[in-house]
Amino acid sequence: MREEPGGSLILYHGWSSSASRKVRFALAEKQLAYTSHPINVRKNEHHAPAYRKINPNGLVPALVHNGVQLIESTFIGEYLDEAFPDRPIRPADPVERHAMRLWCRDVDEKYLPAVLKHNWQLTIHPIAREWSDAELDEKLANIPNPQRRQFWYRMARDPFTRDELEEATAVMRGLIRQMEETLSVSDRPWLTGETFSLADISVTPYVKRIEELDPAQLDPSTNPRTADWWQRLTARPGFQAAHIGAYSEQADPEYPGPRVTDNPVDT
Ligand SMILES: N[C@@H](CCC(=O)N[C@@H](CS)C(=O)NCC(=O)O)C(=O)O
Repeated sequence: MREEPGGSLILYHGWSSSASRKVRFALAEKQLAYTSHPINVRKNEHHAPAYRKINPNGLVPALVHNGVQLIESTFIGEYLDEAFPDRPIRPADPVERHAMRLWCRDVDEKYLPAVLKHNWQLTIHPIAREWSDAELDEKLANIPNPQRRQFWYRMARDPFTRDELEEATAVMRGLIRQMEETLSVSDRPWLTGETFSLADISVTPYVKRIEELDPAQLDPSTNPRTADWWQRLTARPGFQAAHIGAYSEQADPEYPGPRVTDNPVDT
């Protein structure tokens, strides 16, 4: 293991969480050793007071670097690249960096809410619908984010309709369309150009989920550029080390996860 000159990194994350997957991928690409602290969202561990001291929004992931608490996956990615400049994951060119940030914003604002609908319906709804009204009230009282409180309420009492889920799938297909267009126009290997960047990292958990929900989207005959990008991306050692596996397997509360205390990419 490489001795980390920047000190200790502790990652609080969910194995199946899209935002956590982004940060694991960034850490792996930068070959940074970290201590893995999995948080089980299905067991509401992220709403516990001790965790909310680390991330007051009650969301995963959170990264603690030498005792400093960092939240928001996109900002954590940028932070890592600033704090640890080796193996950059941001383009040096300001125009490309701007493009990278636009991708990251789209992921956070558009694609995360869409994928959450599918993921929650599958894994949270079966648990939350069993809660009594008193249990539900108690759980909702621990959720700091009003939008997520509403999400949890819906999972318990008013699950997403077929139309809402189809709408979410359409949004996710829109990501592939956007990628296909960008890669075709630029004719370059990565979303912002020649440099693999946080833009590619950010979309990865969503492309992985689309691969599971609608595999035809990644067929070379449908979206050749994106299919090619996906092949190149999944061959990266950083992707392998980030443990971005099958959603339903990693969402299982009993999923043991690899014992990631070091970054296995490290040599
Ligand atoms: N903008 C935040 C979003 C984090 C987020 O939504 N995390 C999800 C998992 S992907 C979560 O903690 N969900 C649990 C909940 O909403 O209660 C980030 O990028 O870090």
